[in-house]
Amino acid sequence: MQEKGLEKQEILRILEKKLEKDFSYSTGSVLGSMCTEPLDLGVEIYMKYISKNLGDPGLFLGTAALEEELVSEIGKLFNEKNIIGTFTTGGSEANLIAMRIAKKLRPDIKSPEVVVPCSAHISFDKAADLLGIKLRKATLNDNFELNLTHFESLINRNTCGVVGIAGTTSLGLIDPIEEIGTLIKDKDIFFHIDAAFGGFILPFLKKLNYTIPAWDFSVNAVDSITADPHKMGLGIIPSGGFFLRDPSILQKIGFEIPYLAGGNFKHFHIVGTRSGGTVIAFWAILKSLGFNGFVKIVKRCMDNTKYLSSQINDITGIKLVTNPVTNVVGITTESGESICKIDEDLRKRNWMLGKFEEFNLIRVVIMPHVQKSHLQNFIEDLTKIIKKLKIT
Ligand code: 0PR
Repeated sequence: MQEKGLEKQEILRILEKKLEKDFSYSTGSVLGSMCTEPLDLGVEIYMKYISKNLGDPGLFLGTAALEEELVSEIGKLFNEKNIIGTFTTGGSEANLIAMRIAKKLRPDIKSPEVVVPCSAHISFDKAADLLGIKLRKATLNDNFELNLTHFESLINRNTCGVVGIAGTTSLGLIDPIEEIGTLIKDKDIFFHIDAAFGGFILPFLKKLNYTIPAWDFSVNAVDSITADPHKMGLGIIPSGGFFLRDPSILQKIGFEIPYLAGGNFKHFHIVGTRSGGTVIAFWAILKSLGFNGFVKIVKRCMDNTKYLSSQINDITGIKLVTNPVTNVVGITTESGESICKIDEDLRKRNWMLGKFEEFNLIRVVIMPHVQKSHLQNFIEDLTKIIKKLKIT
């Protein structure tokens, strides 16, 4: 650290230079991110309330009450009135909380296992590693949908939890949640839904007359849901969400903190100190956009998704992996040739996509910052690359 502090102007100048290499969402070349620019109003509110700490809710009773109100609002969106929940650092923390609950609710199981689709996000591997849970991964069918028969075969007397995904990381697909629920009927198994990405898309897609299978608390067997404000919720980065049907679980397995300045309380977070500003900002974002505002944003993302899909269909040598169900487009080669070279060449031209080698696909996520003109430029470059690489 230098001895004397710098002037603000000097700090700003240095930062500008140092951060020059960062990509920004607005240029349009970030096509593989599940995050986006937060809504302006959210940023303003966040800055105003940046020092609120929900790690000591007794000191911030207003913020804590606002969080409860927001959870209840989201509960209604996910078809259950009386849920509890909490905002987290992101989907990984929310999934970790869910996995811990699944394990804690079954102390009788000495070697706990959780069954997930093999399309599950890496956060389940992390959680399993941290919690000493064995992860059993069910395969996918040729159409990239979950192989339910294989999923069922992995359920046994050590299974403390199962996971379904509503908006997979690689393709944005929705697992057959009702069917998974039927597989665990009358079994004491915790059922978690990872809707980190889909949570703030699916309720609005339904309004746009897309056929969306039941995926939320409307399915009786579902115990908890991850849904992230910082993905399609246009919330502050980072902010995730964990929502739980049965409030009594917190009393059973919550961590007790007796010494806080604001008084004793119970929580199930991994973190202690926790941003209140991100929660207040998300409350404001929901108030500002309303249901119809979200519908409008999701519609634009889906219109762009359809546009990109039709363009991909017209390029010889590549094809859609599957018809998009949400705003994620998976691209692969027609011949089965590796997608890696295409991804490499796209990167050289500054197109930042997600590459999933295990499925031989590159993923375009049509987030709110992605404009039709960005996609037109992308298609132009992609066409040139396919020709240059002689992909047929
Ligand atoms: N569940 C699902 C279905 C996800 O897709 C993700 C992350 C998570 C959980 C974990 O969420 P957090 O990252 O909030 O902990 N999905 C994105 C992905 O892996 C994360 C991401 C976001 C990656 C922005 C890149 C990026 O630029 O693709």
